[in-house]
Amino acid sequence: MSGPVSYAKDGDIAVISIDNPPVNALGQGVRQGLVDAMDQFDADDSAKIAVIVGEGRTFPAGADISEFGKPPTGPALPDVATRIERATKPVVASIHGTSLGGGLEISMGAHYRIAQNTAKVGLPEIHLGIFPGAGGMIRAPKLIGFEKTLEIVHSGRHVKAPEALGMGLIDVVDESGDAKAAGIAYAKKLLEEGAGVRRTTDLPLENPGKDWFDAARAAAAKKARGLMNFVEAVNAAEGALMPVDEGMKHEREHYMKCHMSSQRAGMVHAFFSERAVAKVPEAKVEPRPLKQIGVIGGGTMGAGITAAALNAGLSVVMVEMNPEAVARGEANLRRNYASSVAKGRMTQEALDGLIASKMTFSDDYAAMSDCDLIIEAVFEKMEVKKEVFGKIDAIAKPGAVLASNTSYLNIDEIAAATSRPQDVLGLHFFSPAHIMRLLEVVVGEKTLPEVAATGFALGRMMKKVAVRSGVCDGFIGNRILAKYMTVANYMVEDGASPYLIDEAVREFGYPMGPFQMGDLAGLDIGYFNRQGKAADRNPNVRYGAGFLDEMYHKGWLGQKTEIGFYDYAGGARSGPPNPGIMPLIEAEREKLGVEPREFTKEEIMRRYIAAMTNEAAKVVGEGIALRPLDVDMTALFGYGYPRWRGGPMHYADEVGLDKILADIREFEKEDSHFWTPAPLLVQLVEEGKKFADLNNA
Ligand code: 3H9
Repeated sequence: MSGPVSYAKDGDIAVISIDNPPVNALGQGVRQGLVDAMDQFDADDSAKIAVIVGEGRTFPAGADISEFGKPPTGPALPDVATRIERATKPVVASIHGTSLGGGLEISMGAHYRIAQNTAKVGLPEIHLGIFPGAGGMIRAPKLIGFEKTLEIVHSGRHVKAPEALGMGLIDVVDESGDAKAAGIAYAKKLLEEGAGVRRTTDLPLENPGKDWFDAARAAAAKKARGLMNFVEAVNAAEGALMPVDEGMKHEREHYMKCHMSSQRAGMVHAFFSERAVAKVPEAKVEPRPLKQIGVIGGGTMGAGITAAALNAGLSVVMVEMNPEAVARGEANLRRNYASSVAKGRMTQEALDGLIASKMTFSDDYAAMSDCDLIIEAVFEKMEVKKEVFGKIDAIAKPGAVLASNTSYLNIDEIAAATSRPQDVLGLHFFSPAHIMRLLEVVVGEKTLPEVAATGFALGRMMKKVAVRSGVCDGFIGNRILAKYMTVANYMVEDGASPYLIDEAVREFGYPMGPFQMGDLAGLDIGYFNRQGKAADRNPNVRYGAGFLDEMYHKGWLGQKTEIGFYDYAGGARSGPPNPGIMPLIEAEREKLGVEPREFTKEEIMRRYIAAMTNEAAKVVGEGIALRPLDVDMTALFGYGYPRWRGGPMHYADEVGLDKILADIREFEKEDSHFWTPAPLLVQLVEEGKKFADLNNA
């Protein structure tokens, strides 16, 4: 047998090995190979038992996701699992690494399962917009019951082998570290014991009743956040109570609904893009070593970056202006660990030990003179940043990487305040920096590749999704955000209520709408930003923020003042609309002479998406983002964009770039300053291409 599956013999044991690096995904060749191997095993009178094992680092980690969305090629994975189960002689699956999704499903098709104690098993399909569709919803309940099945399916978590043993998902745990030898030894033992074929689907299963399934469906719908696969998984699980062929057919019907959905396409795009985003030109360059970093500023951002660095195993020198500010910085840092300590995930002693061994607090820049990387998180003003960088330049050792956490200022201008612009880059963290996954690595005109590579290395150490950005106002994320926030403001002035806009955006899948987000961030931030740019404002460009300025003057700054667009009396995190908002907006419309008009949620989203897509296309067209997928990952990991829609560029492809361009051209008639079509968007429409074509280029 050639191909990724081989059939060999060890005495009377057939050893079926899967060799399809890197993760032995169950692509067409592997599926066909497994069916052929089972046929050979059944026909091989000298083979009494078979062992299926993965070569290399793992047992199959699932179906080959890259085949999704392409024309199906047989044999289908559910049929492969069933073929294994229907073998006429016993079959053992010997698991190591990560046996996930279809990988676990074929092992449940086998009659016996042994796993290395370091192995992890799981059914993570929920994260791909589907659920286990190769008999997993039929076989898992027979092994571990419905309750546990739905728990691991809905969480998608990786279950460590010892726990899987306790559940009954596997039969034996082995510690030898050699899955093939352990599988063969277990097979020998089974033969000696006279163990026979033991088909999972033949096992008895108790029916928990219709009410139980209805309650499970209701609970799943609550967790789903717009995804259909949560409830469909429960529907499919009912198939476990049917005769096996009928049950498998039932699972397939529900599975295909998810598999063919745009939700699955969005989630799979996110899966591959999350990995592709790290493939930047600098990835081939050796980063500079990182052991100790300096953080300037102990506010929310500085303390968050410090916690992220400590969690990554780095030592940190935190510098603040004076002893009082240093003490506040330490308190902020400790606060970041408070809930971990309260929940028992970390002991107070461990926290104290971490701080004692890895932290230095100082009000003197010289304390950072030995740091490999220094990042500042001080006030967002160019003069302040330049002064700070001048001071860093004076003390940093040669070769240290100098980073700014600015969220929109020009990195090249900041770099010019030092004698070593080649060592400067932007590292834009998102608040809270120890929790939010996004990190924009902003590469300046003079930044050396190895300096950018060090930024990515830091991101990897911190388990961030690091996205490469060029220099522009707001980089990738905030630059695009500014546009869709502006269009939301324009719609408010023109007649839409901020509450309807928030509702429409939530229904699209965001956890919160733009005005809720403004309340959370604090409306003073936008106000200061507008003030900072007031001198350069083009009087021909519509302002659109008069009502926001009014709110600022009233002290309605959002959650921090317990009132903004919503009322947060008593420090609540959410609340009813502030009754003063609509009169304030109406007064503003009157002042502007605007005759308010009706907006539907559909029109709101058309404008919101058009603004987002247009700016994103400019960001890609100008080379600020390397590819559309970099924009998608920025939106997903930093801005709450719903993962199941894949990201703004993926979604735009799905809607149709021609449709979005037509919308932009329609809106352009009202306001040609704001709605100038992005050249890249026009070009793609003319060429009949999609953003996805640029990802694959
Ligand atoms: C399924 O099984 C459906 C069935 O129920 C029903 C069917 C009818 N396919 O993550 P890494 C690639 S759905 C194709 O960097 P790690 C990955 O893109 C599947 N490719 O490594 C990367 O490529 P590149 C259910 C895959 O060590 C390379 O392998 N299973 C697949 O950090 C290394 O990956 C899952 O959802 C795949 N299934 O983590 C598991 N998996 O080098 C998905 C990986 O070109 N996989 N690749 O960038 C994972 O969670 C992680 O990859 C794993 C390893 C934990 C296995």
